[in-house]
Amino acid sequence: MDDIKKEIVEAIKQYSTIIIHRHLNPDPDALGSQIGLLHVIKHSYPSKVVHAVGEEVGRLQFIGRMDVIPDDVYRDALVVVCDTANLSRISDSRYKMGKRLIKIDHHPDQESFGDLSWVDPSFSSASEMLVDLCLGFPDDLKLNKEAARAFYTGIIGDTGNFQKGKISPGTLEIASILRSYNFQPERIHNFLNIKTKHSSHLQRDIMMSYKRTDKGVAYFVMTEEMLSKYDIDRTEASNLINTLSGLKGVRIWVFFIEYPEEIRVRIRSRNTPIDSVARMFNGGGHPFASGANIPTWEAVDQVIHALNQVCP
Ligand SMILES: [Mn+2]
Repeated sequence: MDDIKKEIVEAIKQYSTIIIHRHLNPDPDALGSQIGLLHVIKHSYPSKVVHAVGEEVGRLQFIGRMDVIPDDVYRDALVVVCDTANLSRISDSRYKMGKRLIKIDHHPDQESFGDLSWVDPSFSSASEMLVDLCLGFPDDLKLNKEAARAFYTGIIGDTGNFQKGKISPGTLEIASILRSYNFQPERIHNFLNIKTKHSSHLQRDIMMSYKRTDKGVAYFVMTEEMLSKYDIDRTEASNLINTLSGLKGVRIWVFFIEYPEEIRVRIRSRNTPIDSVARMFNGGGHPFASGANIPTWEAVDQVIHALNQVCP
């Protein structure tokens, strides 16, 4: 494991242009790991050219903004992809135009890619992995306030304020080191916890009309019509998934969200592994947090049936 980290650090040292990607529909960890790494490299090697690319999400712009770059920047570049399990999920398909590709991710390794790949699902987040990398090579990769702020945002995003996901003693040690930089963590908590009026109305509707099976599978269907009625974008709507998390007797909770070409399924679970079901429906992820895709509403019942089956 330490060898791969060393090779990654050597590659970063070697290239003068580095372009950092992450997954589509970015969450705080995707952006936090990407922007944090950008600041670490800029701070440690001021003469290198470093870019972060991908689509932006308005409410997460506080983490950092994306660069718009022409194709030819990729010619001799090192490309690093953070927090992304599969090639098809990478935001900005130009990742393949670089000289060398590195994957750094904490999702189970369903599809390995890259010339160098460091995948370790024991970490809470890709952001935590990158801090671990910096701490292992302090002379080569130096943290600063901007990097610490971004990485901290990623860790609290993927752990839901240290309440869920993989939280090890190491996660908390890393959080503590990050907090020693002077970046006002309370402002980040505020940014991430703020809810719009629209989303609180939708949340009320979810609580009033979700369905539940005898096995403890709670689910809610979000149609296009509903999203436009509440004037809410899909990312914000899908982030309400944990509205269903704290209900007594609910083991697994699911959102079905209508997209133009498909229906995306978000699945969360308290302690019943559900990633096998996600894989049955063209998806994957973590044992207790996965995503899937179904072609039509008819498949909703099949997903619910499969989830009932994995309940004890
Ligand atoms: Mn992540």
